[in-house]
Amino acid sequence: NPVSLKSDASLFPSDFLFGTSSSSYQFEGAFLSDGKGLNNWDVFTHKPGNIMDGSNGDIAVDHYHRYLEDLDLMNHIGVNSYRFSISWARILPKGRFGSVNKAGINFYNKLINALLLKGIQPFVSLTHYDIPQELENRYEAWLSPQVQEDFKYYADICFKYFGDRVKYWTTFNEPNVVAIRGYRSGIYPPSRCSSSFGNCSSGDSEKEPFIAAHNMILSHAAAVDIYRTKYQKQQGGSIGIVMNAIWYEPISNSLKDKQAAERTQAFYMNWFLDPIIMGKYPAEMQEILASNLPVFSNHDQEKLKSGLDFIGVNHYTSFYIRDCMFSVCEQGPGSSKTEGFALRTANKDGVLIGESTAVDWLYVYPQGMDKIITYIKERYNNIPMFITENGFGDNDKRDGLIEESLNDVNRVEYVSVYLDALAAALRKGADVRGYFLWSLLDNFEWTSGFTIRFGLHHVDYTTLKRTPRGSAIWYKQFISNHTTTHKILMPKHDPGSQ
Ligand code: PNW
Repeated sequence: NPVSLKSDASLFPSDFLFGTSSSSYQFEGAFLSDGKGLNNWDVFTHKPGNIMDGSNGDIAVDHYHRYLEDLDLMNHIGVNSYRFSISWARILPKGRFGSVNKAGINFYNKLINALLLKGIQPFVSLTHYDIPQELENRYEAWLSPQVQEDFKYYADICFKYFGDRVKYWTTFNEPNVVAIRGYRSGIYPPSRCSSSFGNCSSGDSEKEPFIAAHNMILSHAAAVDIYRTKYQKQQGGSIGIVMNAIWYEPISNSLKDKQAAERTQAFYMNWFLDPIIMGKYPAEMQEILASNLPVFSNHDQEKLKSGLDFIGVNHYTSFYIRDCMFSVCEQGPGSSKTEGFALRTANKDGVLIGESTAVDWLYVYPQGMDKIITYIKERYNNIPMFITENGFGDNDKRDGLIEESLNDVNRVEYVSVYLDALAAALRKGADVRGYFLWSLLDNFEWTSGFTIRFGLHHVDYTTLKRTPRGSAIWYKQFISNHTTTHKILMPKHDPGSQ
């Protein structure tokens, strides 16, 4: 009985945000509606062989048309916040080379106003893996410094139209994942890699991930600069970035494995956070990559320092790390120079770090939540943090009994133990201000298509009917034990108006 699993919500501060998380491509659908331009994922999913079940996000879960119904589901659970992303190509179908799509602005105005009327704070990402295809076609998107102009232009428009009501902004969702999967393994658009790293015909896995990342870091800085100089004082919000954060546990107590775990973190998360917060790439990266790592000019460095108000942390899983720099180790994920010569594995002497799941990278190791939060707190001087994603994926049960899929005890167990571990980090002083569960609904899980389900609600992909799982009921009960004192902002516009 899932309901008997108790995590104590009263351990969290009274103004703590509890919400669910989503992204535009995975939720909205309506990929050609109302003037939206094509983005990189529209193009990528339409190429045969890229998505496991041959599906795409053309319709996804049709949140574009069903957002009011979805808001009712959130309201029923009792969340006080909702994390979503804006589709860049819906606002600017051709980037800065075309006009603003007013229908796109209207959609997000209606969504934001409807949220605020229910007392739900919008927590908004400017991009969640997506970029207008126009920018890919014109100058290869993240590989060109020109992209910084486009991102700044887009961010300015979002702050201008939505910033009166949106008080939490993030520039990027998981830019580390975009750089790695788009430009090293090539499994995400724009599918670039060297043949020895993946199965691509063009790209350079040794260099391009670092160029793309460099342009993302400078794009982030440009957006933050616009927000701070033009909007923040008047609008009173805050701005951050969301990183994918894996906990890397040294496989042994040896100094070399400990250093290898630290190196892996440098090449994964600190790769972005160090420059944005401290103005320079991690020392480990500079030493190992040498001239393959781009350099920040003095001017860049000045702009970069303290370049965020909070860190968004997407945390799901942990891995063991074994050194490959000072000792010989097998070839495998992480063992190459581009990832810091440190092998990543879930297996230590035949025992897994945590229970495995239907998702190949997801192991249940709740201590990792406490450890990664404590690590970030110490490295970055306890800057405010939000858990912007955490959740549990299960297999498609569309051919099985829906009852089986609805009775998701394993998801409740996962969320409950991870929340307990988060509470432990808070007790030790970590400044964490919110938790967003991935996700409200089953949705388009990138290259896994619809085969993996992360939802608190089951979605029938034929009828698009949403049905609450046990976990939705559990989350509702958990939240009801938490008193909220957050202030509710009223929308300026009538939610029904254009
Ligand atoms: C996140 N890892 O990606 C994304 O932000 C979501 O869009 C996605 O649906 C969700 O997690 C579930 O997959 C991840 O390697 C990428 O640990 C990589 C990892 C975890 C999550």
